[in-house]
Amino acid sequence: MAAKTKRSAAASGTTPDPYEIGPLGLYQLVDETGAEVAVLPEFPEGLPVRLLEAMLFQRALDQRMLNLQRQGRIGFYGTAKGQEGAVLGSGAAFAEQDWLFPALREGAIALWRGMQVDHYIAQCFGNSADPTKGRQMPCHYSDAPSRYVSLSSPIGTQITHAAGAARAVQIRGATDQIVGGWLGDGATSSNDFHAGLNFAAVWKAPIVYVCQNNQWAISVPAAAQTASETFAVKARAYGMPGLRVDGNDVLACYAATKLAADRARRGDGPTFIECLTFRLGGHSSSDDPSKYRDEDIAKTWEARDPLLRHRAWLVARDEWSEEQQDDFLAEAGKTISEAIARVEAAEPVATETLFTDVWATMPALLQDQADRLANEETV
Ligand SMILES: Cc1ncc(C[n+]2csc(CCOP(=O)(O)OP(=O)(O)O)c2C)c(N)n1
Ligand SMILES: [Mg+2]
Repeated sequence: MAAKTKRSAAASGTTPDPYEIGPLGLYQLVDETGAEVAVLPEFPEGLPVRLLEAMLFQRALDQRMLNLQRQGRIGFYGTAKGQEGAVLGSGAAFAEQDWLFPALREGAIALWRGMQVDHYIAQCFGNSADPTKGRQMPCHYSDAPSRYVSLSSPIGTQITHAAGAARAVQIRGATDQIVGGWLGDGATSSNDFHAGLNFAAVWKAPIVYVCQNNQWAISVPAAAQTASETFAVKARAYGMPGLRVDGNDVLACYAATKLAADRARRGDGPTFIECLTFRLGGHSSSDDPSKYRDEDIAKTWEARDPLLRHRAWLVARDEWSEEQQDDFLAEAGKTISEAIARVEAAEPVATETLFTDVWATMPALLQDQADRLANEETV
């Protein structure tokens, strides 16, 4: 009910502009209770429900993948728990033809763009069901059909990859394409952050950077990461707009990223968006945050869960119900279980693939090694 009352109060105002709010404010459309705090922009038909479904699916998938790691069935996993609003809100604002360069926690965007659930899971098993042949560490997804490019483990490297791709798009005159580049708060301290943002701004490249400020870089808090007032304000130094958005408000993340994407597509240059959120879980399956942070703070952020907020907003508009949620989660659980069963049954990656995909014509010395391996000789 609260949502409905507030909506009519807010309806007298105008839709806020995140570019006007700027890097020191906070752009928000829906508050923690699901109530509208501003006049909302128009969203494409059906998008808000799809966003909730995708967030629910990712939360369920993350938990199942973490369980697999705990059971020793995969080696490593990192969840996006608590950040699904920032991940999917930003990711959904890009178009099919765009190129995306994710950081650590954006796998849900690949699924949103059509990556098969089997491929997502297989990447973590690293077996023959994985189109990338087990060559990357778990959670380094890539999906060629959806133009979702694998990150490299060294933090921040994707920032320059994305800037280079945006410049390439420009050189080729591909005016319908833009690039998305994601990073964490910790990555703002990397050399690549400076090189990437500087390059993108100097060339007025068609790119949107999305920084998920989840307030931690493993055990380093954001306060120890920077002396700047916000992460978004750093954009000013490079000559591009910096926006600061409530990262647990999926609609605000979508609306801000869409504005930035439209701007880049018009040829008006890059935007840097800080999404303020919180990492509810550990950094990865190898981490125990209770060793270095007060978990009572995590509890206050559980109350700001992006899934609960968006669900409350949809329920207040009669666009979602408890029954729909139960049905959706039951179906999602089934999809995930069936995919895990299929993927886990796949063979290991064939040893001879060690030699493939690098050379058009294999050098003689390497061919010799491949032959000897095939004959089970010592290489
Ligand atoms: C160059 C480099 N240094 C250290 C690491 C180890 N490392 C992996 S993730 C991470 C923290 C990243 O924090 P942030 O950018 O905030 O992303 P988040 O994990 O919070 O999503 C670090 C230090 C690394 N991968 N690369
Ligand atoms: Mg972080």
